[in-house]
Amino acid sequence: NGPTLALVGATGAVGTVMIDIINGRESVPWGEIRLIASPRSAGKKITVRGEELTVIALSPEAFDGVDVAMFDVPDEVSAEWAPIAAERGAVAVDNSGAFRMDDDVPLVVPEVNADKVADRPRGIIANPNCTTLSMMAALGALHREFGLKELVVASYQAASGAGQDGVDRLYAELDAVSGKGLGAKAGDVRAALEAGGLSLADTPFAGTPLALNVVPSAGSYKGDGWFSEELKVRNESRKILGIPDLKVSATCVRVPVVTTHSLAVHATFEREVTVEAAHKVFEAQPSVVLVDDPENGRFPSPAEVVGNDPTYVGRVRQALDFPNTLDFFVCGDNLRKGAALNTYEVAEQLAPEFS
Ligand code: 11C
Repeated sequence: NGPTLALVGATGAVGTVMIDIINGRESVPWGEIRLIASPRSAGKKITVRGEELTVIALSPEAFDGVDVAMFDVPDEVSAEWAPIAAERGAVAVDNSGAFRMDDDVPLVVPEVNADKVADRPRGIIANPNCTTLSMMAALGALHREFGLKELVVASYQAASGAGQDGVDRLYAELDAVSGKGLGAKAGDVRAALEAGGLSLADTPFAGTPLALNVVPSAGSYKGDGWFSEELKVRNESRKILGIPDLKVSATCVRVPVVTTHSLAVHATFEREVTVEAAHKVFEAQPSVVLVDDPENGRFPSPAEVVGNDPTYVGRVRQALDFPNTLDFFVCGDNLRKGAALNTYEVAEQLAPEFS
């Protein structure tokens, strides 16, 4: 009665969205759905497709009989447990950063390189970082048509990219600054947070206020001026698009948005590209929604995109001083297509192998 699907990290922020996605599907190809989490969360009851399931603790035996195991857990947990799931016969679809750049692990965005799922010598398939993923459906479609050559992006990343701690911190900061008319002088916001008992020593945002601010630091510092998110955008874009020498430069910035990452994209192509031709490409891509009528105030923004599956694209312009180059703005829900949805789409693609 269908393959067995496991969800490891079922009680986390992305795992919860994953269950939401499974519950929202008209039909699913699975027989048993097994929820797995840390021993601390074992025993919790979660309703999946009308059935109350009990979360079981992560152990090697938890993977017995599992055909596809989706992992939404920290890098070090995936690094240890995805190979164990694979040894026990499951295909692991992993949303962490642990395996993305492994040559024996495909990095898959179904709209772009679905064929790569078959090429998985370690029994593991990786899901990209949400920042990269938020632009991939749009960029992949353009690349097929015009041949991508160079990519310069700036990200506007939501607090939920830093997990529940990031979301809790943003709300706490917003409470501490609200109604105070801050921002007239440097240090105002910082002082208001400290007065509200919010130490900047333990913020997930590099010791910098996020409320009424933007923070040009995302992920961990990697040396030579680069943060991990910026290097991930470069390495992952190259691997997914299959352009090993793609020129990429990214600046990743955290903004006071709860969920939905945005990127300003400056992309140069081998062939001539017009706004009209790009619009046609976006309109023909089922997982992309084009919202591009700036004169009438119509463009994507995180507050309007959050909770939706597609990648939203707007502000498409021909760069004035750069040949064969487009500038545009994309928004994608970092917890849905950026994480849970893409992982689930890969799992769905695998299901027929086990039916
Ligand atoms: C962020 N993109 O917004 C990150 C979160 O490599 O999967 C996801 C990190 C990753 O902070």
